[in-house]
Amino acid sequence: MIIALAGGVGGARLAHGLARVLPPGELTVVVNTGDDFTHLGLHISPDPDTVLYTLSELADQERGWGLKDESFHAMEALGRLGGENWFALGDKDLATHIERTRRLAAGDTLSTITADFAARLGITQHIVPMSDDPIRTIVHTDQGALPFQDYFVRLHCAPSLASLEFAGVEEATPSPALIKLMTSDEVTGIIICPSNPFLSIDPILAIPGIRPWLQGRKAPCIAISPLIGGKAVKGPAAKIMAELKLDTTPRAIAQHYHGLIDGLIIDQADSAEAFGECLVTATLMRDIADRERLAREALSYLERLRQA
Ligand code: FO1
Repeated sequence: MIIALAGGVGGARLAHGLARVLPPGELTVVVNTGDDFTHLGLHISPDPDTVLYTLSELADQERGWGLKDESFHAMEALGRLGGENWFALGDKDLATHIERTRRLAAGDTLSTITADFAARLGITQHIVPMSDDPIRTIVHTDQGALPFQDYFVRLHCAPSLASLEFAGVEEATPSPALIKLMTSDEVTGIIICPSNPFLSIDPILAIPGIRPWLQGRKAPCIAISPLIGGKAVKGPAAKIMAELKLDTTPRAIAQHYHGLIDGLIIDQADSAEAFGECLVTATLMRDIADRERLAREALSYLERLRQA
């Protein structure tokens, strides 16, 4: 079993490559739920949905989130009535949030619902929320403390980030499937996807028990830098690193995961910055072939580290 830790778009794309090159059932994608929130009375799980839609090949490729061939009539109608429409829920996407919210209210867990949705969308790998407990990312900025989606979508990440808080994390436990994997001999490698290390991966690492597990694990663990030539492919990783007074280099990413990883994959644009245990390759995932190639390279890197 290979475990991939993932957030939204970048993580989902590599997870898709891994899902396609690994035999069915041999990948577990552990997904950030720190971006979850209740909006218009609905439970929205953006990162699990991005992974579900990407692995089922229903995702909109340009936006990176939501469904392809989507319309936004409900949001337009909501706007006409003076309702909140800054967070764009597509007409088809709404079905996911309605059904998830109904099932949560009926007592199902996020894990069960996510697994059911994955099966119904024809996904043959495991998709597991990091926790079934509520963990909410709060962004402390020069404009005060902001709930994650207010910072990310409503304010387009414009406020300067000072620190992050993962509210509820101290009382949270990893999801049942993750707890099982943390003591399983069947795990042969762990991959930290090229997701935002601060916004998408840190909430997973903050759950009690996760860091000690990664520090003590037998299987090799690698990360893939989300930076290409000192810039993020999508999203605010580079901006946040500058605000946190960090260099936007692979070394800063490796430092961030210090003690947790055995190797780092970095992009060829950053080859001058290669150091220590690094694999240099093309990390931009433009199409499915790129996703599969990077997935294969990550898996053979893990295999090399396993035999070292
Ligand atoms: N991102 C946006 O930039 N604007 C949106 O209106 C938006 C709506 C949205 C609806 C459902 C969903 O699952 C995701 C959505 N996202 C939107 C993406 C999401 O806010 C972020 O990409 C993640 O939370 C960060 O990984």
